[in-house]
Amino acid sequence: MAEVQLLGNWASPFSKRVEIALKLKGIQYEYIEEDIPINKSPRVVKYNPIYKKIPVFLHDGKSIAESLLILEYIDETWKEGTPLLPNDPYQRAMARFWAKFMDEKCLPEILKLCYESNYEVRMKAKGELHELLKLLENELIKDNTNLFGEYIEIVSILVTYWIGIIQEAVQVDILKKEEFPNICGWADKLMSRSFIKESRLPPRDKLLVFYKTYAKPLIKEVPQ
Ligand SMILES: N[C@@H](CCC(=O)N[C@@H](CS)C(=O)NCC(=O)O)C(=O)O
Repeated sequence: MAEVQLLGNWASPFSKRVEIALKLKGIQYEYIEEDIPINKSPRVVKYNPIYKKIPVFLHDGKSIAESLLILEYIDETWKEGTPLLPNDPYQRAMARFWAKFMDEKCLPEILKLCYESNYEVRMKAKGELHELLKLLENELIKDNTNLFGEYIEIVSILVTYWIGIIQEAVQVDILKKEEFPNICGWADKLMSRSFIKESRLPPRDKLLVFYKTYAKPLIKEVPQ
């Protein structure tokens, strides 16, 4: 068994976070693609019996789940190479704060926008997501300077890459350049960085097809 293995899925921003961190640190790993959620393998259940989700990170046979925790584990275990979290305790706390904000506040609204069947619920999620992105725009990124380390850049791919594709799939226009210059500027800068390019984010067109398969456009259906 390789020293480091990652159970992931090509379309998951969470497993991509881990791959980016491994690339940035220069850690060799074996990647195992999991067909989630359709054919969940016994491996995923064995190594993540609590949530039964990917990513699962295996290091010398020990398993760790939850992308944010995996990033911290990688940072603490491979101290050489680029640090992920900032050194300063306040900045570190802020990095964790905004990561939690993205996963616990933004993500549930993204999921509702994509997968809820009720139109009103989806419209409400669209409005909520807009407000949350405004907070990111005004509070996290401000002057286009990131004080909170590579960690938050990696975590943010959910916002800086995935949301743009999701909004196209469901035919809404939340994250507009004119309205969110900080987030969009941050995204452009991030996408041009070599470690992001090397870790190969899933191609836009392929992800778009994926989301169009599972998420309907946000259009009010008129009863016949
Ligand atoms: N909070 C988790 C989220 C992981 C997650 O939602 N993984 C999804 C794929 S994107 C999954 O494995 N879903 C399978 C399922 O729900 O059965 C993390 O940060 O790692």
